[in-house]
Amino acid sequence: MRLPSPPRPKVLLFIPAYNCEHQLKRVLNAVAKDAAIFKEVLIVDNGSTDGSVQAVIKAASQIPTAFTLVQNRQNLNLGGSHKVAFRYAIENGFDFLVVLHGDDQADIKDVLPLLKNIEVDTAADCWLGSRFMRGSRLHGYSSIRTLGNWFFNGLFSFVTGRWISDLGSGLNVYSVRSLASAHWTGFKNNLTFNYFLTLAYAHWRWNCTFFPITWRETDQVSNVRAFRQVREMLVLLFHYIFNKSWIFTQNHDAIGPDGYEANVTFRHSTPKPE
Ligand SMILES: Nc1nc2c(ncn2[C@@H]2O[C@H](COP(=O)(O)OP(=O)(O)OP(=O)(O)O)[C@@H](O)[C@H]2O)c(=O)[nH]1
Ligand SMILES: [Mg+2]
Repeated sequence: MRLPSPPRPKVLLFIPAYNCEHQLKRVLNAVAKDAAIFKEVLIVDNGSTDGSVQAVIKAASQIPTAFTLVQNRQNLNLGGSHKVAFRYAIENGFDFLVVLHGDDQADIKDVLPLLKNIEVDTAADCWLGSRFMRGSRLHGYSSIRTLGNWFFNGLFSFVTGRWISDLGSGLNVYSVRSLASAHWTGFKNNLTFNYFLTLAYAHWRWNCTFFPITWRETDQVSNVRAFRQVREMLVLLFHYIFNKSWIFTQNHDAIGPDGYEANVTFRHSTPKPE
């Protein structure tokens, strides 16, 4: 007698986008080839002023799965866009959320083997793409940034007592059940959001695994302000050691839940015929 196969997990692919029209076209081209593994693709545009929104709408017909484009009503940065997507995944009953940055630095192919084998009742909370472990490949990433990342990965590992091989790449997978039971709404919306999350994984005692990814820097514009970012990282580490509640119980942006409502700009449940 054949046992019934376990239900296929409902996976949401979330792509944050901000002024990266050319890179987004390439990302969506790549996603189109493997879109069947996703129940839905969600683009969260953070108020782009270039042709990103038009590029997404044009590319949508290639995506053979449900497809939604939302636009934030105010600038919520990368972290706030994550909050919009986390909430969407929870409210719409997804099992897993995949984050893939819209600026075409990561490769969706790197996560497909994991998604093909993922099970709804897994005990894991997240799987984090790493640019800095055995098997990872970096193209065009400067040695100084690589060194800086190694240094801070080591520092965060030392402080949390857990091995951290990347503080936040553009390719990650979350169990939506785990997201639903965690308190991330107060974390800062700027690019330090991933550092809040990294410390939170340790604080929440999440079961996280790193997997190697390929990362390229070609025509992307880096918005990282190195000195400011380093200062904010050190402040976070200081509080993690001496006053964790500052990190985990405060609202670090003066934005209430309504501020994370986004407008649906475009949606299709099945692809349009060519
Ligand atoms: N910088 C920035 N990115 C945003 C914002 N909203 C969404 N994003 C998207 O977030 C992703 C990451 O942004 P990046 O500025 O490349 O930051 P990063 O990848 O952490 O840093 P780099 O290593 O410099 O590329 C991209 O896909 C952006 O399009 C925003 O307000 N600011
Ligand atoms: Mg980037």
